[in-house]
Amino acid sequence: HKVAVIVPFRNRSEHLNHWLYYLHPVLMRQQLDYGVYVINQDGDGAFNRAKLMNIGFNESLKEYDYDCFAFSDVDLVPIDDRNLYRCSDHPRHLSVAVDKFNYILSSKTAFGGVSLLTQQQFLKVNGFSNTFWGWGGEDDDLYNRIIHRGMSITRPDAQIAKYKMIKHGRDLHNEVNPENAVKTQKTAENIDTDGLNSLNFTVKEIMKDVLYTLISVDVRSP
Ligand SMILES: [Mn+2]
Repeated sequence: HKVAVIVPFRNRSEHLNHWLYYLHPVLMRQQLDYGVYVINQDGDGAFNRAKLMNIGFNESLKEYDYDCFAFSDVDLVPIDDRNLYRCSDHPRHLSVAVDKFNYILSSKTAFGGVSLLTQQQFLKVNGFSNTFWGWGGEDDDLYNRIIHRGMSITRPDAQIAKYKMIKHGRDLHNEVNPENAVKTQKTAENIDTDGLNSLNFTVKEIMKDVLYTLISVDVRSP
């Protein structure tokens, strides 16, 4: 399993240090051939988690022939080694039971936090939408894309897929965007023209660390 772990990021160095400290041993014990790509949004514009994911997909493939992509928030740490960071026949949602939410899945269609898609699955849905600025909706839109393309999602058992979320307040420049919830109703209209095939960004810097590759990008916030 050649897995690129994509972590969208801005101003959360403390979380990143925790995440790296806990995730590397887990991923090594799972015997994955993996690389970690931290995609840093340059500047103070509205955050765009989904676009950073698309960029991570593109940029990691320039380095290695990854066949599986684990899209992960920087504050989610799995607490059971059996929760495998491997792709399967259908897109897979790993962060099923998170301590912050009393280990209860918010909805059957939840697909945020940590999710895995093969290269083929991600191409089939045209990646994430690039147009979800600020907090919310992009994960639901990805779920809609998956269903729209005739796939379904799988999850590990909730007893295994347990996570700790590093405690934090709301980030600056990542307020809830009410437009996002509206947009999740329009996935079918947007999927063909908004995604990997319309992705535009500028790489500002690539920094290679032993533990990860940090790619700083200008996502062209509105
Ligand atoms: Mn969080």
